[in-house]
Amino acid sequence: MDNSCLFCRIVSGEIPATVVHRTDTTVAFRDLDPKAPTHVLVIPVEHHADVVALATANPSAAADVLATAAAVAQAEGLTEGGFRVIFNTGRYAGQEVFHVHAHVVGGAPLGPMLA
Ligand code: DGP
Repeated sequence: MDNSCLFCRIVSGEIPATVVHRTDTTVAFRDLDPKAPTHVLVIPVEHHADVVALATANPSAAADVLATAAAVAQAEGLTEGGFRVIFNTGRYAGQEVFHVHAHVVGGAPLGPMLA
């Protein structure tokens, strides 16, 4: 837990969020500024800055994030129409919160990925 980290504070419940799924190792909650009809963030409970740090330090937790992303997509009814799972990583990708998170987005046609 990093007290200066926004998403660690969501994990602890100190900052409220609309949690849609929780396991021992992951939390999934709705994005504050959704970019699609469904936009959920999936994070590991353990603090790691980005997906490279997570996959290097704890590959099993990285797998848990993917499994939770898949469970959220199914629970939100995204699997028929399709959806994206995105890890913005670093400056060029526009990462703003440095607690690794998977964006699960769908619910409508999403357009070209790099538009
Ligand atoms: P990224 O650019 O990949 O670091 O995305 C960060 C996302 O986090 C962005 O889509 C908005 C979302 N976000 C930022 N602050 C909060 C918050 O306090 N609560 C929730 N639910 N989402 C947040």
